[in-house]
Amino acid sequence: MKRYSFFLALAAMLVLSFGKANATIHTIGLAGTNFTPDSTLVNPGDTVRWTWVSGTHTTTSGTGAMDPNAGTLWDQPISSASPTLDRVFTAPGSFPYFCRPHEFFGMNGTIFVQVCCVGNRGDVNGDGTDANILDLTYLVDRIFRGGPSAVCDEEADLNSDGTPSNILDLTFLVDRIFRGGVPAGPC
Ligand SMILES: [Cu+2]
Repeated sequence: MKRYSFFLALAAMLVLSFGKANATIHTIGLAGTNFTPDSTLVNPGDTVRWTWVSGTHTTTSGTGAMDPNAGTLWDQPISSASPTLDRVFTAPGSFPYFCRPHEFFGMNGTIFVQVCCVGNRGDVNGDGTDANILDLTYLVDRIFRGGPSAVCDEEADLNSDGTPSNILDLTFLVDRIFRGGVPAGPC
């Protein structure tokens, strides 16, 4: 009985510490006439953080000042006085941006927001195949050893309770793989 409570406590602790959906922050440095990196692949819900390194710049949505939609999504100076801009990307698609003072020096970049979770949940490792042993290994590594979060958080929310990568998701996946449990629902 004591042993059982110990495992319950352990499970509760793990759920609490790993239960939060952790959107990634992608940092892009601004220096000289470059955004580094100038191409950034993100998942929906991730944050992009433009960060001043040196010089005076902007991060401005659009392909350049001639773009009729230049600056409509975001347009902010990035300098020592205004060193960062955080923006959360939710809609899939590609989002070009540039620096107003340095656009003719080729200072531009693109944020690619990938489509997350196509079909059923369960492709925790993002290899295109749902709910197999490799996904289980990935999830165990995540939960018990602090491994990387799922490529797409929704894929790791197997029981569709809004919280990815916790013990309940692991239980669901084990049941699915070893005992023919029901497939995880659609995203
Ligand atoms: Cu610049």
